[in-house]
Amino acid sequence: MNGINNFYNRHIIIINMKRSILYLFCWLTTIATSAQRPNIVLIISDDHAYQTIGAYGNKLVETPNIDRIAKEGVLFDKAYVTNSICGPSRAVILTGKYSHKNGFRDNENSKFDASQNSFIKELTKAGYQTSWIGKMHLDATPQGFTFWQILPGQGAYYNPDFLMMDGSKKRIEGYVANVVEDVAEDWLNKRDSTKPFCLVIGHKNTHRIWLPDTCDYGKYDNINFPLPSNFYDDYDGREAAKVQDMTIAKTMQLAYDLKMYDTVITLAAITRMNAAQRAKFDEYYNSIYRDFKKRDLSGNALTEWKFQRYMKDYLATAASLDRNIGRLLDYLDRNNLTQNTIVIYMSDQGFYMGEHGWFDKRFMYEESFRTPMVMRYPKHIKAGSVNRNMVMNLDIGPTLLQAAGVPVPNDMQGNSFLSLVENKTGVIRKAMYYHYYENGEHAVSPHFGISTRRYKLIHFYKRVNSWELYDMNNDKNEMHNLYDAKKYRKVQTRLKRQLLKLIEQYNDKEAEELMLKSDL
Ligand code: SGN
Ligand code: CA
Repeated sequence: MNGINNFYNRHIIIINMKRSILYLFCWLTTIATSAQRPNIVLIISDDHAYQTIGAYGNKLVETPNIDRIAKEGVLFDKAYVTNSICGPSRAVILTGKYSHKNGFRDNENSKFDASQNSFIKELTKAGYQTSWIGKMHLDATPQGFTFWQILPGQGAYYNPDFLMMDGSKKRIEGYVANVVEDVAEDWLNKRDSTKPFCLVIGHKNTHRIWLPDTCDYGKYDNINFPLPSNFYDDYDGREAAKVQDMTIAKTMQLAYDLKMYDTVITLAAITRMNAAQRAKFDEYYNSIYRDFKKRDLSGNALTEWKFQRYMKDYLATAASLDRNIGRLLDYLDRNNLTQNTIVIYMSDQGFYMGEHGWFDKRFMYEESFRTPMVMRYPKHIKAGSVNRNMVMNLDIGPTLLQAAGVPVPNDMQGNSFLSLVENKTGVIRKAMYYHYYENGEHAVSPHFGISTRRYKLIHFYKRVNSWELYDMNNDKNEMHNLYDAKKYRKVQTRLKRQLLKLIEQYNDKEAEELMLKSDL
C-alpha cells in the first residue's frame, strides 16, 4: 500500500514540478516579450504651428518640454499631413489610410466608421493596453481601445465634459490640458502593468478661440511679435488664396476670437468658467479692452493690433500644452518608463500665424501642410538628431506597429519611418500626395496636389478651378504661382505625370477623374 502511495506521491511531485517549470517559463517569456515591446505615448495637439516652437527655431517663445523631446530624440524637419484639418488628420493617423480610403474626408459631412481597422486595434490584438484620452473629434464611439475618455466634439477649455466608456458624461473641473493629463496619468497608474501600453493623448490646445489657462494670461504681453514678411499678401495670381475667409483683418473677430467684449458675455466657452476662473478672465481681458478702446484703431493699425493679440493668446494657450507634455515626461521618469517608451509629439496639422495675413489651416501651403513632430525612443534614436526625410501622419500607424513587432496590415497606405530614424537609412517616399475636401467654413477651395523636395503643384476644384506651381528653392513663402510659366513648362508636365501616378498608387478615384478632365 505504502509503495503505491510513494509511487503516487512522487508522480504528483514530478507533475507539479513540470507545471511549475512551465509556469515559470511562461512568466519569463511574458516578461521578456513585454520588456522588448516598447510602450508608446502619442501626444496629438490641435492646430499647433511649428513656427511657434523653440526646437523649430522660434527664439521668442518657450516650449521647453517639446524641445526636450527633440533634444533627447529626433526632430522631423519635413513632417506633413495628407489633409490639413482636425478629424480627417486623426482618422488618417488611426487607420494609416488616406481620407478617400478611411471615409472621413471633412469635419462637416463625414462620419467616421470606427468599425474599420486601425493601428490601435492591431496593438490591442497583440496584447497592448490601449487608450485615447482627450480630444478625438471623430464624432464616433471609439472602437478597439481597452480604455477611452474623450472630449465631445471640439471640447471645452474650462471645466470640460468627457464622454465615458459606459455612455455617461462627466464634467471635470479645471483647465482642459491639465485635466486631460490628469486622466492620462490616472489611467497609467491603474493599467495592467504586466502588459505594454499605447496611450494617445489628444490635447485641445491650441485650437481657436485660444483660451489660455488663468496662470498663463499675459505670459507674452511684453513681446512685440514681428509681422511675417507676407502679412499683407495681395494673393496676386492665386485665386483660391484670394477667395478664402481666414484673414486676421476680416475674419478674426474682436469679441469672439480676441475676447474684447463691450456687452454681457454670452459665449458658452466663457460662461462655463467657475467664479474664480471668471474673475481672473475678467481682470485680464477687461484691462486690455479698456486700453484698446482708448487707442481707437482702424485700418492696418487695427489689423496689426489684432495680430499681436492673436499671437499672445495663442502662445499663452500653447504654454499649458507644453507644460503638460512636461508632466507626462516627468511621469515616465518617476515610474522608470522612460527607457522603454516611445514618445511622439505632433499636431493634427500646422497653422498660419499671420503668414499670407491668415490664421487657420487647410491649404497645401507649407504652414498648414507641414506639422511639428518630435520623437524620443531611447537606445534606438540618437539624441538631438534632425531628420529631413518626407514623413507623413499616414506613417504613424505603420511606424508604431513595426516598433511593437506587429505586422503592418497590407492595406495601410503609410510606410514605417523607423529605419529612417534608427539607422538613418532608406527613403520612404520621393514625393507627397495631399487632398483637402472641405468646402465650407473659411471658404478654402477643395484641392489636391504633389510636393517634391523642390516643387509643389496644386489643383484647386469646386470653389475655384485653377492650378498652382511653386519653386520652393526660390519662393519658400509660395507667393509666385509659376503655373504655365514658359521656363517651368517641362517641370509642370513632369509633375503632373508624377501626381497622376501617386493618385493611381493611392487609388484616389475622385482625383483621378478630375485630373483626366483637366488638360494633362
Ligand atoms: C471650428 C473653428 C474653425 C476651424 C474648425 C476646424 N471655428 O469650426 O475656425 O477651422 O473648427 O478646426 S470656431 O468658431 O468653432 O472656433 S479643427 O481643428 O477641428 O480642424
Ligand atoms: Ca486641428
